[in-house]
Amino acid sequence: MSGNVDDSITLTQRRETDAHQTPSAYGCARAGDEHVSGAEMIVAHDLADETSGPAAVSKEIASAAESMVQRALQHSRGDPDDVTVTVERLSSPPCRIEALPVVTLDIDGEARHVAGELLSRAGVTDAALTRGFEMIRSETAKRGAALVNAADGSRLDPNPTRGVRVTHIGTSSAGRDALDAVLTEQDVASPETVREAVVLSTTIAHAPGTQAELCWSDDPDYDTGYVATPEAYYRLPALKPDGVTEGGRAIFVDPGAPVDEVVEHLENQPILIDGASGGEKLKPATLFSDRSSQFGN
Ligand code: WAQ
Ligand code: MG
Repeated sequence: MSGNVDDSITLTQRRETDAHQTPSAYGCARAGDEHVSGAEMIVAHDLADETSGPAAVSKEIASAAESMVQRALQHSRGDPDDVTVTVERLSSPPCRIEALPVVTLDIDGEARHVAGELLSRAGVTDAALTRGFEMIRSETAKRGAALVNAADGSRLDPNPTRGVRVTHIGTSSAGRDALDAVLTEQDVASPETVREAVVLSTTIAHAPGTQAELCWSDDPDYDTGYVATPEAYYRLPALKPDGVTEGGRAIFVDPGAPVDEVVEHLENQPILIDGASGGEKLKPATLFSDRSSQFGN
């Protein structure tokens, strides 16, 4: 899985003046032609706060960049040949939104069925959800997500080998604390992975034209996946099909939505998750019966 290790690490930094005062950082790591890992982060700071002067901000950015490099080097998918970290000032103020409610489903061996039910309640046709599953399970690792027509299942993004990478996303410290409290309450074993997935899926759900999302990790040891709809982020233990090591994301898009605007929003609109919306652990039977007015339809 890993290529030869090249001991040089490139740190790239681009600085812009006169832009909005919130830097963001994102990074990615590659081995051969394979994408190993990626991460996005917004370093948010309040210039009115005296403890967050320019020196404190640069220190925070340096430490964020260092943690991204560490993470790329230690990734379970192997040693990368190159690691790139980009630091840029946001060109527009981030849109502050609350995270989707987090619902952990208590299921045993029926994840695929429950995922299908959630997606069809969100308006995704059987043909489209079958295509979404196939795309995630069959394709080699990519940087980004597949955009899938929610009606006929056709692939919409202009460069399928790359996918669409959602960047310029992160949490405020209040948002991070609120989300971590929800995850702790649900005994989530890997809160950092789930927090990042909730931030990403909330951003995707917030973008115009998106209807739902299906995801499982490309980390070979991680088999919990999720379905996100505008109502909630539904965690599905053992969603990853047996024997599949690859993972990915399928974003189901309203057939009438202009694809270039959806892509532009996902790639460039800065989003800061500023709070949580609760959630709970549920049995699917509860989800699809008496609670269906709250979650799922
Ligand atoms: N934008 C678009 N697609 C992305 C992004 C992004 N920022 N980050 C990752 N992807 C796509 C890409 O194709 C990856 O190969 C794939 O998703 C999987 O990424 O609640 O860890 O980072 O317990 O491996 C789910 C957590 C974790 C479930 C998912 O994804 C839970 C995860 P990974
Ligand atoms: Mg991964």
